[in-house]
Amino acid sequence: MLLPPRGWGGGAAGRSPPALAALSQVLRLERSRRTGIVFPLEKLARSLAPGADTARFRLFQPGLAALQRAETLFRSGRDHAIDYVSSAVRTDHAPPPALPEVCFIGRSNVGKSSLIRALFSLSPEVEVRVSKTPGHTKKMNFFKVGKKFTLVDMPGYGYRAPQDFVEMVEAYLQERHNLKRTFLLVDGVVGLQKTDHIAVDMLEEFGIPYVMVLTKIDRASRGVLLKNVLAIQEFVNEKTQGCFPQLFLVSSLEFSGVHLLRCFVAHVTGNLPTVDAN
Ligand SMILES: Nc1nc2c(ncn2[C@@H]2O[C@H](COP(=O)(O)OP(=O)(O)OP(=O)(O)O)[C@@H](O)[C@H]2O)c(=O)[nH]1
Ligand SMILES: [Mg+2]
Repeated sequence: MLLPPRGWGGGAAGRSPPALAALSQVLRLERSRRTGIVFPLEKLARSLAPGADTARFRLFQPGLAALQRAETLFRSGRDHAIDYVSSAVRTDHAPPPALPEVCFIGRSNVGKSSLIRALFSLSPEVEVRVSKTPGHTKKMNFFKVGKKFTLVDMPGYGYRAPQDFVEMVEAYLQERHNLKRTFLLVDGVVGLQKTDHIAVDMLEEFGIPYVMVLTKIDRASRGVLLKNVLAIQEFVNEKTQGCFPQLFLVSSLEFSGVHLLRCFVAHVTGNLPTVDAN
């Protein structure tokens, strides 16, 4: 059964974007809450001991203008259609690799489809299927963002993953030459699990640039989140080559980190030349 995540009401036609889906709504919040929504990692860094090195907490720190420009990319319009394109189990059934592409991979139930739905929440006509049952996404689902880039929702690995997951994802990662960045989602409550290391090893072996995104941060206490962030940062720093050194923290429920991630996607797909802080 397909169920919408909390915060969504009605069918596709009656949907309006949820609270905080738009930056303009976030900007009305008081300062500390606003920072927590837009820059959740930076907010977390404030819990560190004075003098701690926080460089890796703010490597990608765009200004308001860049965040706003990125948001317009995720808003559909007359000349900018955002659509589900097709699903594929094999790369040769994927849409032509005409545009820069990003993909979202991670364990089953980690929140890939929910995050993509949150990214597209300003275009509520875009159908992204999310389920309460793990193992929902069985195929690679392609979405087109105007003529700017494509985004791929991948099936999850681990529990109830499609049997051919490894072959499907491995082939995709190796063959998709327009792939600009892979977003590897890790559960922010439990941190890196054994199965996540299979994905890390795969990405490292193929030399594919990737980013780690910690999901469901609304469910993690500050202490747990900080512990997981520090452990993963150390892992990334010492054991990986292809991983971007800054982690991204998100809650698809509360929209924390979603605006920043829109900006990063816009940046890595070549749609945002400058991201300077104002
Ligand atoms: N609290 C909370 N729950 C979330 C969040 N993101 C996803 N969920 C829940 O986690 C469950 C799985 O989410 P999905 O987005 O379907 O996960 P997925 O990674 O696409 O799963 P597969 O398609 O099986 O690989 C759903 O019940 C979501 O409502 C979040 O940010 N916060
Ligand atoms: Mg899914």
